[in-house]
Amino acid sequence: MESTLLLIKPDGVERKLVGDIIKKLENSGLEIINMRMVHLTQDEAEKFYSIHKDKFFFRELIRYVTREKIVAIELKGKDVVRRTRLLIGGTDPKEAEEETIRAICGISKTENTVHASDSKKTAKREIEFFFGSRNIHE
Ligand code: 3AN
Repeated sequence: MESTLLLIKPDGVERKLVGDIIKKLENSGLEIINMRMVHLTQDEAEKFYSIHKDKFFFRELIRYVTREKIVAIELKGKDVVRRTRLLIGGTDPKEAEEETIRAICGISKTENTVHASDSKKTAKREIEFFFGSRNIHE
């Protein structure tokens, strides 16, 4: 069965939106199979977002994602990568589709409350990053 990784990022933890977001995931029929709260170090954040290291927003992104704890959630289900991306909406909360988590909760392109893996391949890497390879649920 397919799995994906969702992160509740610092602005979501700071504004106490963890419960609301988990409720939305569960109400959408997605199954939580692993969860962990973690305060990323600078090195860990740079590794997780290494694909963006040359982007103009990289430093801002790293500062933001390390300023408070985050919640990492592994979700399982049929077509879960695509379904979770639809549920979170586009990167910019102002342009995200109505009723999506980012449209409802997001503050800006950087502080957009949640992250979700964008492909099955990325999901595998991101789940391993937070939960280790022995916990992969195929
Ligand atoms: P998504 O999370 O929607 O897949 P990515 O992977 O392109 O978006 O970007 C990763 C993260 O980098 C975003 N969630 C956001 O926090 C930040 N980011 C992306 N684009 C911008 C931008 N133009 N300005 C500021 N931050 C950005």
